[in-house]
Amino acid sequence: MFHPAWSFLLLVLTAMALRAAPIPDGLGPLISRVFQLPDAPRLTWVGGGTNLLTNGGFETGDFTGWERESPAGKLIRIVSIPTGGTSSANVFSGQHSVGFVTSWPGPQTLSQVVSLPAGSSGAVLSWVDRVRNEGPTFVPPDQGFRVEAQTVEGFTLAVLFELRAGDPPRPPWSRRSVDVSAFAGRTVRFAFVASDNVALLELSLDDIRLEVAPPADTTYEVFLASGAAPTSADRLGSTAVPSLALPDLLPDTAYFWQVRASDPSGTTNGPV
Ligand SMILES: [Ca+2]
Repeated sequence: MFHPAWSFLLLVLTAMALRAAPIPDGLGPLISRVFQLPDAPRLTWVGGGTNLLTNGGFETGDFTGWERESPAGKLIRIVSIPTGGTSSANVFSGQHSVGFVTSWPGPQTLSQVVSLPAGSSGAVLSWVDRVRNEGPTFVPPDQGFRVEAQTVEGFTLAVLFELRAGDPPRPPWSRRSVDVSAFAGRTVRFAFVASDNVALLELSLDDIRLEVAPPADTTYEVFLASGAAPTSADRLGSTAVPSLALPDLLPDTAYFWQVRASDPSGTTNGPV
């Protein structure tokens, strides 16, 4: 059963600061932005997804959650910021990324099996890649990089993304995303495949995520209080969309708010 794990945000509002206020990183994936609109103040949150992929940034420093397949003479390896360093051109974010080491023809595959919940209102696979193609162009499937949805056994269900002839041969770190909603309710192997049968090709990957949105029948209850954390008595209202109009606010007053999300699997309350 799909249980969305809701994140909550403490927000201090004053009548003097009714403007766009993006949530800082690290507060959770499910409510990613809050906006205060000056002429019609509303609380707005984005019901983003729960990330279903394990270790998509490779920050464990190993391949926890992943499976690798390489022919003899080739290797997919963890790439790390050197000890004492603060950054590396080969690491997009955090301390580690993954690199496909190439020296011999043949495809290499990094994959992870994920069960997508039924009933979610959307699912998106995203990642950051960097490709260095020493060949004159991309020639899928023999020379290039592609992302496939596969059966658990490894048979291709769909090519979700691929670099094609005419694409820049050595693009910098690039963030890409594909809609994988069609696979809701199924267990799928998501495979990142680098092929270099024509010429050397290097691939780096980082920040791989598979986010599913909450079910469409989610409802949100919003609680707002001034001067202290809201209680159940401070219910502002209920909405089926992730936005609710604010009442008139007192100037120079701190407000605290909380969203409680419910779907048929239950209600999750979070900290203020
Ligand atoms: Ca990383």
